[in-house]
Amino acid sequence: KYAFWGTQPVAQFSEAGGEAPEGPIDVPKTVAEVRQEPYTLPDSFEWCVCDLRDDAVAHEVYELLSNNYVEDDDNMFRFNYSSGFLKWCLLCPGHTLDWLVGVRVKASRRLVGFISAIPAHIRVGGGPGAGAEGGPAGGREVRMVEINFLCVHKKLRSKRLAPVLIKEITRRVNLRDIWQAAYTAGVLLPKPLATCRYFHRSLNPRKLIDVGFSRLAPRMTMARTIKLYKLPDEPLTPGMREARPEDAPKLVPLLNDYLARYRLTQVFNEEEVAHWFQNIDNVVQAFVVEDPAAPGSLTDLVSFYALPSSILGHPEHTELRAAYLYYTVPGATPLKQLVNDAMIMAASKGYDVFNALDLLQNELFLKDLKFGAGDGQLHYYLYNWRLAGNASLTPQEVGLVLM
Ligand code: NHW
Ligand code: EN5
Repeated sequence: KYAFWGTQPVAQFSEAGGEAPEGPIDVPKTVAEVRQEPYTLPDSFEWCVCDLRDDAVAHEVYELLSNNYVEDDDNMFRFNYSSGFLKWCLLCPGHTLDWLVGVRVKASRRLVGFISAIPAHIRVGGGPGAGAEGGPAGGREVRMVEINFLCVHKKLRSKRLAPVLIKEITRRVNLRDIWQAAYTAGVLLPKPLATCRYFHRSLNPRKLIDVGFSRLAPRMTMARTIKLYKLPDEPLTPGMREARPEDAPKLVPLLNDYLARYRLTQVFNEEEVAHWFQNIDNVVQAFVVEDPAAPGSLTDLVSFYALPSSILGHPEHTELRAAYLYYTVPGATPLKQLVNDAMIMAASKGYDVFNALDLLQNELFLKDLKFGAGDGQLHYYLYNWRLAGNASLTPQEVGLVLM
């Protein structure tokens, strides 16, 4: 069990909490000690850098993922990240092309594997008091990478290629003097820092039921279901508008001060805020509330990203359009109202479902806004970092949303 993960500097299921101090798991190393040569792939494969600035390469990564990336437990849906999304997400501030690692078949040049890293300042640990009340949690800010889009072509599964991809990206990240990583996965690995659940809010219930994403509740008709989930055409919060790049200086303290109460979160600088909270059709939407009584003063933020799924083997429908709640900062406006407005925008833009996790303060609105628990979980992991006493976090202590 866990032949690979048992050898890695990650929290293990076996170890007891006890004395373990907060911090790195491995003995600290220097860049000079990092292996210079890439890890060895089986003979017929070679490493490549996937320069997503090149549309042809972005399309190759898109194709690999759209045919081979994550599916739900019943293999009815498969994530279908768009190439525009991959560019937004992976060509972020501080990105390093060397960290967009591909594996190709030597003979055909066909892309059959991928893994990515992007840099982030992650604050982790600290005292209790996270959640609704929320004094600052404290903890330590650590330069990390976020690992995502690990994928091996279906025809090459179970050949131990994933550990080679993971070791190779670790080496390339270590070469830049970064020794920690954060990642999420639906599968259980040693050992989650936190486990969150997905929640879903129907926007287009007829289609969701048609494709088997949801079911008609007992004693409900289709007409009553459609009425139940109907939303207004326009957001209800006065002063809500799309975020603009010039908003970033004001959003940085708004966002970071709010996130200070969580025990696992990202710390954003101005350039990062401008990047992650922009508006790109079918990729990401970010809205701010500009106080109508005090023009120029921004009181709230709400955002979501677009992650459609392919519907596998349905005669009519091929794509499920899902919006995923990203970060929300309730300042002057109640959280529930901000998320309701985000759902209104998503519905008016033609999304079929609005998804959220039970982290941050999301429990405050899930029930009232008619979200239901999904069948998927999302585990949060750190590489080469442990919390004091090997502690784990509740979903409500998590303030980190990855793509
Ligand atoms: S989670 C989504 C991952 N991708 C998918 O699920 C796509 C569909 N599946 C596949 O492509 C978001 C393959 O099944 C993959 C495994 C490639 C997943 N994370 O090659 P083998 C992310 O991208 C372990 C980590 O034979 P395979 C986050 C498994 O437990 N490990 O399997 C990624 C086993 O190890 P064990 C995973 O099915 C975070 C080994 O892989 C995993 O052909 C990466 C088997 O390898 C997963 N999702 O390929 C870690 N799924 O110990 C980053 C399976 O049990 C760490 N495995 O023997 C940090 C690095 C940076 C550090 C910097 C300081
Ligand atoms: C790392 N960045 O399982 C990403 N999705 O619940 C990797 N279920 O969509 C992590 N099975 O419950 C990936 N409908 C982990 C997630 C992998 C994908 C996944 C789940 C999340 C999902 C749907 C469809 C299930 C189809 C059968 C689901 C029920 C919705 C219903 C709506 C009405 C109110 C009750 C709930």
